[in-house]
Amino acid sequence: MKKTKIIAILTVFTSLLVLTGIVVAAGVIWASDISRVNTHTFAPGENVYASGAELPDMQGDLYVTENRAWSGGEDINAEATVILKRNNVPDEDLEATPPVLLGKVSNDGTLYDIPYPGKYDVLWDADNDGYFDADEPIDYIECEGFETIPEFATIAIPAVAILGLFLFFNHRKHKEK
Ligand SMILES: [Ca+2]
Ligand SMILES: [Ca+2]
Ligand SMILES: [Ca+2]
Repeated sequence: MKKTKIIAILTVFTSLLVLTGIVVAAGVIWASDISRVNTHTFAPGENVYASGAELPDMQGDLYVTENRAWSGGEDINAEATVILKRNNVPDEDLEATPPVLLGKVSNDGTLYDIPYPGKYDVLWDADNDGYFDADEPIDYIECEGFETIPEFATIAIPAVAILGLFLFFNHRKHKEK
């Protein structure tokens, strides 16, 4: 009698542990550089990685989507704009150094290219059901997880052009005097 009681309690306890492990896909992920450093801004030509910590022992699809606000329960492929997807990424790969390569900032349009400029989210669909569940790790649920910026030339050329025009008219103004 006493023995069955102990066994019953142990069974309930073990089931609870297993259930929590399945239901709670806790842990965190973040867009990073190759050294796992949390990075927000990536320039053209740079590689974007996904790092994680305290993740459950699972193998989920890793997504980069256009930034949006998530509330949980979204069909990732139908309700978000998927930029790229890495299939069956195990937790230990996200926790390793170097972490998981997502893709390269580029407008070439090839596989695993992340366009610039843009704002994106990184999420790990731990249970592989195609839905973003509220307890699944994401960078970032409200604002963007990371952003890509225009290359230097696209900022520098207009700046140089404006400076050139300013100097030209300034020079002419002085000449007229
Ligand atoms: Ca977001
Ligand atoms: Ca899911
Ligand atoms: Ca981030």
